[in-house]
Amino acid sequence: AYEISACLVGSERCIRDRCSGVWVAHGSGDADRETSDEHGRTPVPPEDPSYTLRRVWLSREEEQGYYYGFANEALWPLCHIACTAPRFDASDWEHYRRVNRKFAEAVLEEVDGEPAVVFVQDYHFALLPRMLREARPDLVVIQFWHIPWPNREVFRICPWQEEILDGLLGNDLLAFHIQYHCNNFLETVDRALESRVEMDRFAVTRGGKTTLVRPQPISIDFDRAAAVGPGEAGEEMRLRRRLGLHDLPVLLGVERVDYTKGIPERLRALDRLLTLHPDLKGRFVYLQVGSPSRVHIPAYRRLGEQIDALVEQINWRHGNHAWRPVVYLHEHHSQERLYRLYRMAHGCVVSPLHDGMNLVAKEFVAARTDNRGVLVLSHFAGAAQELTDALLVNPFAVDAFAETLRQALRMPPEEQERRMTRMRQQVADNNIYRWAGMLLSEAGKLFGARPPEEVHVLEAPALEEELAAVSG
Ligand code: GDG
Repeated sequence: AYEISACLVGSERCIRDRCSGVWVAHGSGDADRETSDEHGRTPVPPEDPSYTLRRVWLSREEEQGYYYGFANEALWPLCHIACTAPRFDASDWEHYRRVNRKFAEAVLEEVDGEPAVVFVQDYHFALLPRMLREARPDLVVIQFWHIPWPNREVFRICPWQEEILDGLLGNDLLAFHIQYHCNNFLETVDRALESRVEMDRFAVTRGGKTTLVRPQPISIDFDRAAAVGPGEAGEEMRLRRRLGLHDLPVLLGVERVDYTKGIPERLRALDRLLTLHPDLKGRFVYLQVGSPSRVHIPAYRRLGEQIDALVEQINWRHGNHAWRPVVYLHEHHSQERLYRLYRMAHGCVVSPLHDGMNLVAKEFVAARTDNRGVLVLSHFAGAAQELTDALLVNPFAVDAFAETLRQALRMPPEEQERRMTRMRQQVADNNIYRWAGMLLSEAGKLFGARPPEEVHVLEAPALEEELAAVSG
């Protein structure tokens, strides 16, 4: 879901007609076109619509330049300090600008001259808020940036930093996962742009217009996650047999194959573990789910080859005809299957080199209705701020990482239970509805501060329904 560029428009018409707004999102492929009307709109779900999906059609060149190019080869590595150099290409930048403009036009069409709140998602739309603000100063525009914001020394290498920062300052409210990213953003603006930065109020004023900058950690639908496919009796055994897991404890990794997720570093720590502690051979299995991602980008293809080679080396070096230390599933899985694996695992290893939040960590915790299981979590994931009962690791420190994996394998059930119970409470209390509710209620306040003739208040119970419908 987070690979989709989208923004949510809640206009007066939506509120009046009790629909949950319009999702404006990139459309591709014949199926999208067939299900949309001549304006690119589709009611969702078709039989009893609760919101509208408005497609923005992108050409192959636009998708390449805007999405794979500038968003994922420049902004993604730039914001994740993960030792992969960003690639700044003027024609990608041009596509990025052009596609942001296309989305601005679609949003303005949907808003149709009425007062509205626009909720923009992610780093694919750094320029969109300013475009909206220029066309319609009365709109309330808020944005959530799902990835980290680097420090100002890193960000200043971007040749178009001023335009990006100015674009983001078109927002009334700009939110990141954690305070540290907010501070980095404010310091970057302070250094790069003419503006008034108030560090005590977490606000930037430029051209007489203020943008509030706030931390709001994203989460998951805890109750729904806790209930996903427990599976039938016997299913775990069949799965174990099919994957060659025997009845051994499983350490699990789940991610898109992305260099920010630290998969090679994790495999090196496993290699070190088995070298330092050969007694562990044949005593556990590491299962890696790696769903293919952004495979058109050379850095991702190289990463895929590197992972294949490491898995092969480790299995060759430490395994034997009856036991393979690493089982690698390089494919996309259903959500039910993922949750079955979360429940089956002895531990989940989430060790990104840098991550805005990392939802896998929270999903693993939500899945463990048995209050068991060990979470090994990188210091450099936003989730580490909340899940302090995980075993925290530095994924670059290979020896300490290996020892932490050993500690995870040896953790007694009582300690697992103590830690897991506290983590479950944390994720249950701070779920996705809280995240959305906090951001939309901030938007509501900003909306309320507009002149009286533009005020449209969404009542709290209605808001909850709207959110449930959108997330469902
Ligand atoms: C960005 C930020 C931030 C993975 N493989 C499969 C699959 N997944 C699902 C997981 C999880 C999601 O993908 C990954 O979420 P993350 O949060 O771990 O990472 P990013 O995709 O990089 O997301 C990140 C996030 O935005 C939200 O703000 O936390 O920091 O980088 O939900 O379960 N799902 C299925 N099959 C798979 O094979 N069904």
